[in-house]
Amino acid sequence: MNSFSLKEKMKFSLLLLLLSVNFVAFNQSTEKCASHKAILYQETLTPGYKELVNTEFEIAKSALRPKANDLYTIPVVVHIVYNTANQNIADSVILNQITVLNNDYQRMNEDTVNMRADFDIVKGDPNIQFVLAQIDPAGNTTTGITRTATSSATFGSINFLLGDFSDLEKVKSTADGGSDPWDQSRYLNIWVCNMEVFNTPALLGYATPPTGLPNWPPGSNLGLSDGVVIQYQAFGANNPNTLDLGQGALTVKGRTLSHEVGHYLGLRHIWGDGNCAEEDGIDDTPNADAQSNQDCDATKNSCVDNIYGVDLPDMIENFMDYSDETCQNSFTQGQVDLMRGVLENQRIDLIQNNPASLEEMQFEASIYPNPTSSELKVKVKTGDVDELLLLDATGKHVNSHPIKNATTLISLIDLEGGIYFIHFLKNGKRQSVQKVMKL
Ligand SMILES: [Ca+2]
Ligand SMILES: [Ca+2]
Ligand SMILES: [Ca+2]
Repeated sequence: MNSFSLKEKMKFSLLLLLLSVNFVAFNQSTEKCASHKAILYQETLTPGYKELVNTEFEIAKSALRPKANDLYTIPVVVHIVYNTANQNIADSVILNQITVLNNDYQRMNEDTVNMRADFDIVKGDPNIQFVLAQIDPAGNTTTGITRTATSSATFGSINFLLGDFSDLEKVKSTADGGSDPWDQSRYLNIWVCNMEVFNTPALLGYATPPTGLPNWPPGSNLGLSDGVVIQYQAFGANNPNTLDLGQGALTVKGRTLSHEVGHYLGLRHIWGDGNCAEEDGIDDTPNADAQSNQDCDATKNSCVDNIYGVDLPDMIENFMDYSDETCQNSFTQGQVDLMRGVLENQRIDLIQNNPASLEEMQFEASIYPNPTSSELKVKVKTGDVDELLLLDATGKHVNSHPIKNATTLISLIDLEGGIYFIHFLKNGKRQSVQKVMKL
């Protein structure tokens, strides 16, 4: 929650205006999400990009599958690119962020009860699950997390403030001090880094909407590398770093990523990046004449709309608004249909026959308790698996356990805390991999 009242903020801004016009100009340029700016940037690189995005909306909407509501699983790789120890955020923050994302995308977030009843007629459950990748592009076991030390103090720059993303994009390139993406058709790549300009975050995040449609000229360079980038203090709900855009600490609940993944799966800002004449292309989201101002103002009904016969108020509860993270808690069914349509079409490689994620075992097995500080019990039918291997987070072999009984005990007592993997083998061939956590 912003600790300044609006009146105080205005006073504060006026004071800054007197002190330095330039500073105010840069201060005001902090963007909660720069995805619309990214579309404009791509339009300058490749004229026609905006139209492409619009076309994708139409294709995604028309290609919807009627209500087969299977749980879709997206493998994720998180690239931590850090210049200071604070930026090298802990595994526990990353795991927390993935949990937030899963709750928000399966409507399991506890604060759905705060959604006003007005929106009961439009609320939706995406039923999408995100897992840290278990297998990397080379076929090796992975935590789904990469860590890269960089000499770049920040990827933010004056160029970005002027609308040029090329400095930010360096985070996606090992040669430029960042971390190369993993196969972008099979992994959702998320980069977490510093994007400050003059010690204030220039933006909290940005994402690329889906690409690769038949009407796109072959070989065209879209300019932006596919995935999501998040400012490091805005990642996870248990992040020890303070997020301050120049006007006091903001509450961080991990919703910046929920918002950016919405863009990645084809959603636009709920107010359509414009006044009441511009909307987001989704029929059941109420239009608004502008974005929320990082607050929870529930009094507004800025555009007249007709959604199932109702003129709904502005939906500050929507993840695709710029409202405060504490009041974001919902998607609409129209948004859900679009995201699932994108997953069934433009981004189908994420969910179909994807070897990046082996969490679905072809045999019955259970591991408990997980996480644990002491001992794991692994239950499996002896005919399905004949050996278990324990590997550490770097893929190093820790020990082996031939399967003799239905339950195999694996002691973690002497191991350091962190992520480990259990490989299930039969005749020396890997059948599955499961991630476990030593507390
Ligand atoms: Ca609008
Ligand atoms: Ca709408
Ligand atoms: Ca309205």
